[in-house]
Amino acid sequence: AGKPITCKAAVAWEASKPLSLETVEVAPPKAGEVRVKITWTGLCHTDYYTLSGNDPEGAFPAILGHEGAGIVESVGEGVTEFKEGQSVILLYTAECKQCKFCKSGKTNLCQSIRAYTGRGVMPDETKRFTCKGKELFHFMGTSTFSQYTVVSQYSLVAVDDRAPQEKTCLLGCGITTGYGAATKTAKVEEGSTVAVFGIGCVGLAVLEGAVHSKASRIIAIDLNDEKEAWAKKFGATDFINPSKLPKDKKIVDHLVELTDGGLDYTFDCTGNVKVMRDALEACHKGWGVSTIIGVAAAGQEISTRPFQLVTGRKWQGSAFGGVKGKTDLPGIIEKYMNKQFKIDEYITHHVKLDDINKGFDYMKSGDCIRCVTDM
Ligand code: NAD
Ligand code: DAO
Ligand code: ZN
Repeated sequence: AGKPITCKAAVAWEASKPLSLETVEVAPPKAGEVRVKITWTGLCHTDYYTLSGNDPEGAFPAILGHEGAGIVESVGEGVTEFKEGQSVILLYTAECKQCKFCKSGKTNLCQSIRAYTGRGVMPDETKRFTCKGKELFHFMGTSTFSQYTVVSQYSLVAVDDRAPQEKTCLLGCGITTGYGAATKTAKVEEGSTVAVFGIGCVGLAVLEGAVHSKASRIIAIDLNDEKEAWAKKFGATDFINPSKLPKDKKIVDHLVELTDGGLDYTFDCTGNVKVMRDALEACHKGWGVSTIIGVAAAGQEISTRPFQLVTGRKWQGSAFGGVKGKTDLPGIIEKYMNKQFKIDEYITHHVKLDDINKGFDYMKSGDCIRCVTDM
């Protein structure tokens, strides 16, 4: 505590180059900050998207990674919520409990440090990582691709230290996002019909949320036939591959016929703006609600005929599943510990930090749901 730590990290020196394994210096936490020993981190499409150079907020050189778990190493001045040795999950969607957004009761999008996390700096405008004499940018207020990181006290939640971090790291993004989108953003009701477009980690977690909400029919949709078995394992009642429908049959018409007028709830987990439109238009007239979770490529726009909304369909979005990290994650961990919530089932691949680039190759292959990195 109080001194810089020298450790290993995967550094993104520039866009569209593989991560580079380096020795970095991690400065001690300043006031309101916490230094965390990262034990496990998931790899998510957003890390890859930023690395590819397409993220308008992407700043280089940086330490990426946002789906992580670890142990508090030391705390900065004024930090009373955390102490050395505590098990934590990092929160790319912070929760300060004091800002207008946190206090509104209407959103999980805390804004107290958002301007800094978006620019890759700490709230005093400086950075805590140095490598080869150069300062490195932070990423999403988390930077989990380093054996040690420094974050704001708002970007962490303390959790039950009996919960295995190689699993709970995934609650830092994908699983929480899908589950929360179904249970908190859309608030799927008992007996309702649900369609989920895109059966990756996020889509599977929407399925899990729909099952917990006791939806009566849950239709999974993916272009990859291998996802049928995955979807059924997570509780889907039906699977449709739109590319296998007869030529004259559009997926929207097919879904509307199957469900007597359309679905009560649909979710886009693909990031494809055409799929987003289909998901909206497959909703039932008068009340169907479509939730966008997928992140579209920079510059993409959505469209539909306004009459779709005039006639009672609703279009909305969800970030981190509407989940407030500090308030809600401990309860999800408790469910997991009581075997009422899946995490292990999403993990298809493991890598060591040294092989993190291989992890991205796995992520891009069709058979990877989540790859976790042993730090
Ligand atoms: P993934 O790549 O593992 O899964 C996407 C799935 O969609 C794949 O199975 C793919 O075969 C399928 N797909 C692609 N195009 C399709 C199409 N036209 N029709 C049907 N299926 C199609 O990704 P993931 O990790 O599950 O993430 C899903 C999306 O959610 C991504 O866009 C990601 O960036 C986004 N995301 C959003 C948030 C948020 O807070 N809103 C958080 C995490 C991830
Ligand atoms: O602007 O307040 C804000 C928060 C933006 C975060 C949006 C999260 C959704 C997209 C990220 C995908 C996965 C990390
Ligand atoms: Zn806040």
